[in-house]
Amino acid sequence: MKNTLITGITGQDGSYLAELLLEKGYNVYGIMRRKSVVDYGNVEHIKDKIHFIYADMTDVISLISAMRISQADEVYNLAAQSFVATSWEQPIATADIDAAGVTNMLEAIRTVKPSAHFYQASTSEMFGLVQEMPQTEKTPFYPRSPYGVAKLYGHWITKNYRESYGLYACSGILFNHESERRGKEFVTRKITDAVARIKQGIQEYMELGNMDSKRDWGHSKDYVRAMWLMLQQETPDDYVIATNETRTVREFVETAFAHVGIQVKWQGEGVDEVGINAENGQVIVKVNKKFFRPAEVDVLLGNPAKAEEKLGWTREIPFAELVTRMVDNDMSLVAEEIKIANLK
Ligand code: NAP
Ligand code: F7E
Repeated sequence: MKNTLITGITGQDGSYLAELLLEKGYNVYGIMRRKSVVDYGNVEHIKDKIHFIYADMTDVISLISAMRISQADEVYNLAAQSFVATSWEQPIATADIDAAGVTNMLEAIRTVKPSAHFYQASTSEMFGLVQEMPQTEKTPFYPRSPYGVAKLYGHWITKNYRESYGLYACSGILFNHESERRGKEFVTRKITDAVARIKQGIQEYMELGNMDSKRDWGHSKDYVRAMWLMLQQETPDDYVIATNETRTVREFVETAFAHVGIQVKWQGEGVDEVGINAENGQVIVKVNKKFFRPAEVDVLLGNPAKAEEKLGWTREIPFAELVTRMVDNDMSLVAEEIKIANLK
């Protein structure tokens, strides 16, 4: 039985990866931060199958200890301050966790078990102001946020430890991936949650920022499979994981509303744009400047050809299904919330 250590196990990807590795028969260890209220996040439903270790990416001693306890054969470093907008508000914490935190994890591996295979959660945000379309493993980087800059350090230090010490260390350059477990501050979940509330009459409208921004959106369940595949190869390497399709935030809004039978009509431009329910004229989407970023990543489009060829990876959940799964899930959660509120 192989041992695995997952940092960020309570997050979106951590939970899907933990499920996958448990299915494959791994002994799963996960690091968890101490909080005032114990919270297993997205792994609440499988918490009894996981060995939790209290640790923090900014505390190398705790990571060394996590390696000693787990004796991990595979380490998946998914922990991060992952919300781009917050990285302007907390640039130092973002760098401590997302940049220096990677070195901490690599040093812990080097100290305790240098034979372990290591996965680093790199990101399409490193492409930022994109230098070519679509983006591949060879596209030059140009990050546009403190998050993107910190992740670029994590990416290069992973490559550097591979080249300096011969560690089996891979980076997955993953494009946006979402799910029913996505945090509600990210645009996709913010939209599907609001669609469910508006449809069920407990919210009037939603407020969004840049509607023209384009993203290459996949489902997290497909993407964690790619992480595992990367660590099963003979030699470590870096791979782009994406769908090779890109859509605007506006298109995501339209698709999500369409699934509950609401057609959106758009009026105005930029900060004056609104989305209207075509049937009754009600304003259901407003643009608010507050959600615009100091610097934007206008478009992302990834070419996963290398992963498809070398890892045999394929995306199984198409865009339309991603949206319907998220909307259906939020429709049920909101219905439950209404039921509980009415019972009180
Ligand atoms: P997420 O849901 O925000 O999960 C982040 C995880 O990191 C949580 O478990 C969080 O723990 C943990 N964490 C944060 N700070 C920590 C610290 N100082 N020490 C230990 N743990 C800490 O993120 P995700 O969407 O699953 O993404 C997983 C990874 O992939 C992240 O590194 C992200 O940057 C990267 N990535 C994500 C995407 C995407 O589209 N989802 C794309 C490319 C790359 P708490 O529960 O305690 O907060
Ligand atoms: O924004 C625009 C926003 O916050 C997507 C993280 O997982 O993927 C994620 O980063 C786009 C941006 O994700 C709102 O300006 C418009 O252009 O959902 P997001 P992100 O910034 O792309 C990458 C690959 C990661 O690595 C990150 O960890 O949507 N947008 N209106 C909005 N975004 C938000 N959050 N809220 C809005 O109201």
